[in-house]
Amino acid sequence: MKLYHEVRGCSLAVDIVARELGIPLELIWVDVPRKLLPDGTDYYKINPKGQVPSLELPNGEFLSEGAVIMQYLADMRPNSELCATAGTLARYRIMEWMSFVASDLHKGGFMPLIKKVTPDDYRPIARQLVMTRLKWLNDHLAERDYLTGPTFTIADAHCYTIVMWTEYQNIDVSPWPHLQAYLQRISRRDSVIAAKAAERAEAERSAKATAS
Ligand SMILES: N[C@@H](CCC(=O)N[C@@H](CS)C(=O)NCC(=O)O)C(=O)O
Repeated sequence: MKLYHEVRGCSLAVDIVARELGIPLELIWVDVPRKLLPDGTDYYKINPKGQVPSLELPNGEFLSEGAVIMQYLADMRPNSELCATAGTLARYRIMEWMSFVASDLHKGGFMPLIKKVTPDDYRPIARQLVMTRLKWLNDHLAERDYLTGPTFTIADAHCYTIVMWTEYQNIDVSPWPHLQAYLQRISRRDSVIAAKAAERAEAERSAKATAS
């Protein structure tokens, strides 16, 4: 299967999950601002929303929305600890977290900070919203290693990916020690190290191509 991916994008979470599950994915790096694939194909043909991640399925269809793609992959390995069985309350807890991460943290939280078009007078409000949500995460993590308990799940891959954008936004997480420890704990996972190395290699390749 192919994962349509972007350096520093939320698609990193999907790559982490696939590596955790041992599902090989071919990474296709999308030029998201220009909506182009490396071979010049219009990315809107893959995902009419123009967003990453998208996953090309074995039957040739495309699946979008990171939270759904991660569940699709986890359901391919039903015995893994990465996600609870569909229909159980434990599964709804994971979905509850992923809905929060996708809507409140990603879109409602970090996105206005990332977008150049955000009016200057909204930036402090958006930053404060992010800080409030990070503090709340920190409080939640005071009593557990991962979002839903003692084990790492797809919700943690998702949450980690978005919360790591604090680095790009110069938000210091040290005031929230439980959140900081959580990020460090996840950073040490082999899947995360490998997914970030792939991202770095693509960033270097792309910088060289731009320079030459
Ligand atoms: N709801 C989607 C949002 C995906 C999304 O916003 N991806 C960003 C990269 S992190 C993107 O492709 N943005 C380009 C755009 O919106 O035009 C999901 O959670 O997968």
